[in-house]
Amino acid sequence: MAFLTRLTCLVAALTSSAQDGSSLWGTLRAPTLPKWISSGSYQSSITIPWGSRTAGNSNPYTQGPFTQITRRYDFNISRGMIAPDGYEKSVLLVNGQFPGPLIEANWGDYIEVTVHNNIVDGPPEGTAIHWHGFLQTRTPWEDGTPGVSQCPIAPSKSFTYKFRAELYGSSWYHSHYSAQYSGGLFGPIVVYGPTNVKYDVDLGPIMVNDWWHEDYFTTVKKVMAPGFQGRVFSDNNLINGRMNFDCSTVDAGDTAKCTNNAGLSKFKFRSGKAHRLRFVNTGSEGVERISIDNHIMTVIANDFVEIKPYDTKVVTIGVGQRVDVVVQANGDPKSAYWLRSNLTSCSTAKQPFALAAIYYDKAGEEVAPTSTPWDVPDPGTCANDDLAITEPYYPIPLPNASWTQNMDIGVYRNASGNLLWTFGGVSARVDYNDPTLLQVNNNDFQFDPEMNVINYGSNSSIRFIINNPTPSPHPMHAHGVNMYILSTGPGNYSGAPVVRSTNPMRRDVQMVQPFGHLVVQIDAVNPGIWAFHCHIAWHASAGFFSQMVFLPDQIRKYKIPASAAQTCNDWDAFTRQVAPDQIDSGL
Ligand SMILES: *[C@@H]1O[C@H](CO)[C@@H](O)[C@H](O)[C@H]1NC(C)=O
Ligand SMILES: *[C@@H]1O[C@H](CO)[C@@H](O)[C@H](O)[C@H]1NC(C)=O
Ligand SMILES: *[C@@H]1O[C@H](CO)[C@@H](O)[C@H](O)[C@H]1NC(C)=O
Ligand SMILES: *[C@@H]1O[C@H](CO)[C@@H](O)[C@H](O)[C@H]1NC(C)=O
Ligand SMILES: *[C@@H]1O[C@H](CO)[C@@H](O)[C@H](O)[C@H]1NC(C)=O
Ligand SMILES: *[C@@H]1O[C@H](CO)[C@@H](O)[C@H](O)[C@H]1NC(C)=O
Ligand SMILES: [Cu+2]
Repeated sequence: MAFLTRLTCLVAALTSSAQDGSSLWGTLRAPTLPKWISSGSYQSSITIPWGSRTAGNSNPYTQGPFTQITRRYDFNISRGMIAPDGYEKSVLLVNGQFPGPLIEANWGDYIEVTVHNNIVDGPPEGTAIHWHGFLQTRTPWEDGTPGVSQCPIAPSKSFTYKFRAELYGSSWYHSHYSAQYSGGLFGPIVVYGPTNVKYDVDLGPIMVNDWWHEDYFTTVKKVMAPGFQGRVFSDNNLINGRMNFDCSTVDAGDTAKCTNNAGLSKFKFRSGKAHRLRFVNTGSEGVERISIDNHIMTVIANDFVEIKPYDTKVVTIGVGQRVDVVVQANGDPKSAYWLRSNLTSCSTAKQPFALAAIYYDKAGEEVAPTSTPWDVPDPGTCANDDLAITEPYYPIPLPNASWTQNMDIGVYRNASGNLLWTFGGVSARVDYNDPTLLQVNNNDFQFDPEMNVINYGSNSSIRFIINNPTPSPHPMHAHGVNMYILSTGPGNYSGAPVVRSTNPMRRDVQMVQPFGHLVVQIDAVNPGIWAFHCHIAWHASAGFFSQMVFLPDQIRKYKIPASAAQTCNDWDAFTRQVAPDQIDSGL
């Protein structure tokens, strides 16, 4: 394709810092990762932090270690100007970096992150960071969902999150305040643990995301404007925060902001070795199909769940999902190959193709690969891989449900002409000043209908039947749990049997296809308020969000740290001076 060949230049025209601040993601200076962290204060006769636990012999939910080690991080959130694909724009950075720095821990460690909100002008904004996929067992106030688990962190204030790495594998953190993460506020997390497939080299996180040239709040304003037609098109697609862009396509007034051939991400393969790659879709809307020319990938984990390995040429990931693969470097040691990530036909993208170069040991580094793509056409279903082939490595049978809840998806135009999404019949909006968790902890169960709260009382396990009679696919994400994925496919649910009730797939995000259905089940074992929402940033902004209350009697008994209530004192003080422009759901 002629237009694609214009984007393959590997002699970067921008410095790495003009592209992504001080981030090293996608450069050959990014370190490979260890099998576990051996430094720190961990002293023991056993060298492996998780001892004799394996992916097969230990229930990841109940038998993880308690290492008593805390991994500490300091995050300074600020605005900045960078050009990840050559187009200079205002973004939100973590410690001056896009994507943000790696959080790493061993299975069973605690992670502690002090977040300083330095978004003090341009205009000032609150923030809150969500640790995607973490169970937060008995720590629901650390979940980072503003209006649900805390008030936003006010500008120039700080909040320290502390939670346990209960599961192991690959994930990410992102702002959950409005669509801030679409403006760059995200980064990767790796929790080292046992593995079901051996590998030699861990290449670390490979984040793929659609990218908008306008700043995130401009897009939110379009999405929330009366008369909005339902589609906003991304400008580009990034791999680890980098891609080239064809500046001849920008408006004449913007050419000064745009540099051709900004620079692509680069990775190194060691000949003959097995490499682990941790793909994360950190995007706002698009489903990505990822492949490596001439190489087969062995899928070993989906989200935080190790699965029975299977081979594929292409992996498909919706927003929020992760896929870990092992790739044998059995190509030509003097060659380079393209890593490709294509936004699927289900996505609204002006330029859907992302490229990165993988160099073998003996390859010259500024030469563009000449490899050709696998011919595996996009099936156009927007679906994840068949549940029949994604089977958890550690088997857990499906428990009986104590309740079945219908949560249909809908979209409508309200009397002001705003296009709003509904989930279970309600279009949601949260009150930043009054988080649900603190409300329930105060024994107040009077929920404003627009909070879209369902109280599941003492239910043990809840089955959700989700029909999607809308033309959009949706990556459905539940906080604080792994869902059992029971059934998915086209049309409304009509009672099809559960896929493998002896060991259904488990994960924290699952795609529901356009005019399709999804049936999931969630064990309500962790007292808290847990968000259940679509991970498309623009859909969540337009109300596609709900809250599940699990075990309220125990939520009332929690002694929530005073720092959570302090976020509300600080936020109240801030909002008395500056009225924040909450034009969306807040999430
Ligand atoms: C945070 O970043 C901003 C902008 O780069 C800088 O001015 C400020 O000094 C930093 N604060 C801390 C605590 O590092
Ligand atoms: C990605 O896009 C390229 C360019 O159109 C195409 O050749 C390739 O087959 C696509 N790969 C996948 C997995 O869809
Ligand atoms: C689930 O329900 C079935 C039918 O009511 C019952 O036979 C079975 O024992 C139950 N299983 C569990 C684990 O409670
Ligand atoms: C329609 O939705 C928008 C966005 O939530 C809201 O601001 C507006 O008040 C709503 N209009 C009506 C008539 O409810
Ligand atoms: C289960 O949840 C439903 C829906 O909120 C509720 O009506 C029911 O009382 C709950 N059951 C128990 C045992 O708490
Ligand atoms: C599917 O269910 C929804 C309600 O959940 C309904 O509006 C729609 O008409 C149904 N579609 C079909 C094809 O039956
Ligand atoms: Cu999330």
